[in-house]
Amino acid sequence: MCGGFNIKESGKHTNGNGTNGDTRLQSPYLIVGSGSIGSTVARELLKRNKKVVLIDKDAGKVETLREQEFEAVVGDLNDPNLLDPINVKSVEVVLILSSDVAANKNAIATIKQASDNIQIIARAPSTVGKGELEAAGADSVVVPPRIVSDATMRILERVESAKHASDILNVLRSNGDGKLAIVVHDNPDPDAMSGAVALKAIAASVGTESEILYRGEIGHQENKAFVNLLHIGMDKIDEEKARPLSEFKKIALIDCSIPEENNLVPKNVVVDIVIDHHPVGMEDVHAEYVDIRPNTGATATIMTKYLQELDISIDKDLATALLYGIRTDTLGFKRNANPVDLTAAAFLYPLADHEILNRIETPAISIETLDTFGKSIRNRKIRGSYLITNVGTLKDRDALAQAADYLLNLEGITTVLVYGVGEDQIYLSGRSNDIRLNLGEAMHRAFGETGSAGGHATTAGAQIPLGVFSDTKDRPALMKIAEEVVMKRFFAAIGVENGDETEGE
Ligand SMILES: [Mn+2]
Repeated sequence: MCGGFNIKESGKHTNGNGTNGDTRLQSPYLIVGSGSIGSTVARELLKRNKKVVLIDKDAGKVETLREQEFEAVVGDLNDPNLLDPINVKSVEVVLILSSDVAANKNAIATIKQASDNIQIIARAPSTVGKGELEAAGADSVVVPPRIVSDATMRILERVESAKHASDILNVLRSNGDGKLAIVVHDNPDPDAMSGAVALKAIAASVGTESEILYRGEIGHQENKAFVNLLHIGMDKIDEEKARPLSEFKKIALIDCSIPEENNLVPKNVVVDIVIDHHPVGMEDVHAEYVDIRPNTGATATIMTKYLQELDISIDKDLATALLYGIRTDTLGFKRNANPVDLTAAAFLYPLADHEILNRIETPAISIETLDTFGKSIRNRKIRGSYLITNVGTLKDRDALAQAADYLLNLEGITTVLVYGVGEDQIYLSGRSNDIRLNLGEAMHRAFGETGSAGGHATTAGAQIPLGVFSDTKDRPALMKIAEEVVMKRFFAAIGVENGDETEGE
């Protein structure tokens, strides 16, 4: 399109070359019922090179505005001829800013009458007036007390954030030459691990040496890739490698809050620092320094705020780790995410290594995992919307859950059970998106008595000891037994007849 006139310009403005004899004021912005808010907004618009005209019923005020180089005219909000001095076609937005709801409503009616093409922003003295003004036709309503309280809350948060930061530094400084143990929850996830690395960096900033300790396993290929690619240094504590916590002067709990609850700190030990985001009864938490923010989606978010507040430089690995921690703990900002998680992520985003993030999320698949997938696909048995499959002799337990996740994508399938036979147990992993089924409970009913089973409504697992059968050298017979046990018990537990297959071999 040539010429450069879009509809808005040709329609709304009497494009520039004079006014065709029209002496009325032209301005895209109009502020009606100015007052102190109005003149402040007008000043901001002028700073942005926007033309603005103010209308006020007080002639003296209009005079003062003119002296301050504003364009202003006298006009009453209740007057149906309010817009007479204005070329309405030039107006794009009107801000109606008096504190009188009735007068603001009258002004809205006058503007609506003149044009339905003007955006109207009106002021309400309280949230009560907000609905009235919206009903009268305002496109947006501003409520100054709300705005002031929001701004005050933000200031309060900043003040508290600064206080937190200086408090934690004091606790860390009081460690002196002693070492700090940073303990994450068992089977740590990226949120816990990245939060721990952040605390390590904060401790290092005041010369405090620290070590990250954990118990359990780092499950999932993604988490293993996370630890390797981001060089996360942690010490695993177990029966084979016990370490007395007495070698540390202070202990911090990250992403957990109570000794012995899902962490390696014994019950009788008093910890010094607790930073977590899981809701907990505060009377159960005992530490010199406690920062628990249940409204936050991730501990990594809290730690990012500390690093920001303390102005500690965040290297690429740490930024990437924290960003991944926030993303995974909020399920990609879909679960429990709060604006503070988004601002922390936005802060980390430019500092993070996105290529590494991609590699963490799509870790290389081992041959064993690929084989497991292959077998799970080949051996599938489908009954209605249920898919049950076995992977034969089990080598990689993580692959079971991955196969189950993958097979749940199959058209028409709502529940998947994948199992494999280990040394002396049958391992099962289940996934379901059938809202009528609580898979964790079903698995418990089916396998809880002879083995261990449990989980959530959509994700569950179980182990069944093979007992005397584990000695058998006849693998095909063992597989047959495993299949019978799994199918029979599972279908009985969910009340489905172990009937004909609709597909499979
Ligand atoms: Mn967490």
